[in-house]
Amino acid sequence: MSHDLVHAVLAGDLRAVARLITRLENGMVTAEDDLRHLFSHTGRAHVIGVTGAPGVGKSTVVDALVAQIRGAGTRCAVLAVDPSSPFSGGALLGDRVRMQQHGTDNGVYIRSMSARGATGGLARAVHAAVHVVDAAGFEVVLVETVGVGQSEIAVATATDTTVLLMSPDLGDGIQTLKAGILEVADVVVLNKADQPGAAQALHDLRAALPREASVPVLRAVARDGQGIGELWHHLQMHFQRITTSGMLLRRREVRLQQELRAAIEAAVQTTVLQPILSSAAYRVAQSQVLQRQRDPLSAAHALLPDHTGMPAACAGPG
Ligand SMILES: Nc1nc2c(ncn2[C@@H]2O[C@H](COP(=O)(O)OP(=O)(O)OP(=O)(O)O)[C@@H](O)[C@H]2O)c(=O)[nH]1
Ligand SMILES: [Mg+2]
Repeated sequence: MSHDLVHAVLAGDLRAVARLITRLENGMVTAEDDLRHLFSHTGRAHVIGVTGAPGVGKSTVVDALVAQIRGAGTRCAVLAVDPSSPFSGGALLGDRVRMQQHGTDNGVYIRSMSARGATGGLARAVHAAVHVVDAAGFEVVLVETVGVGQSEIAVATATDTTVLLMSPDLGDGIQTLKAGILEVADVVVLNKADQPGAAQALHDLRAALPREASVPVLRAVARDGQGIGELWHHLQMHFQRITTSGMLLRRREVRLQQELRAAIEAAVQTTVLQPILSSAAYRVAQSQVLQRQRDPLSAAHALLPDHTGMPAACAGPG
């Protein structure tokens, strides 16, 4: 373990945070060891997902929230996740500009994450990054994700509170709300409320939400900072409510179970599946199956390790 790096992260050192996240993205074994030592210091941050269609104003809202949160002296990390583009040139450039805005403030950490950087999968890298900034003492973690269909749901399972952004020009977007995204939103924000059709969109949104869900629908003009104070207030209220009701604990349990499962799947992939697929026994089994001398199921069982850890085919009698 690199003791210095662990201590630096725990002390909230931004460069150490950045270095460890990069190492985790690259799948470095020493980084996993570091994470092991950090893990008991996690579970304190309020993790907030901000999702919505491309261009709806996620980055603008997040930046305004950061300013609001910093105004209260709270330390805040931003993970800007871009699942769609493996190259993410534009997003990274944009975020470099954002970093400069908060450049001298060591109470803010902003990081872009794309599929390209993450060896073991983006979701795993984001989970690991959340643990790192949490251990580093950031009290609020904002996870910004482009929402396209299923990915809103992926964000919601990874966060304590999920904000869904809409805008008046997303006429069809309000239809999508009915198709399940609604269930994952804890707070809905109609951004770009300065644009034509805002009043109608707000009305449609409120009508689309079941009354018993008690999901607040707020309006904002993030570009001018309007509505951001109210949004922050609602985010804090939501956190308080789910803490008291026990919902926070349940959400986090589900999240950790998923993480554990994903980690096991990844480990099985590298320690079991890969060696089998590159073995001579696999090539033999394959040709037997192709020639219909053997059925795929029994061939597979013969290749899999048994309780002794050896491939069943190699195990001796008894
Ligand atoms: N009129 C208006 N424009 C806004 C508002 N908020 C953001 N914008 C503009 O909308 C555009 C997109 O804003 P972003 O914050 O980059 O949107 P985003 O959702 O992060 O975009 P992607 O990350 O590309 O999906 C920018 O030109 C913003 O200036 C608003 O409240 N009103
Ligand atoms: Mg953005």
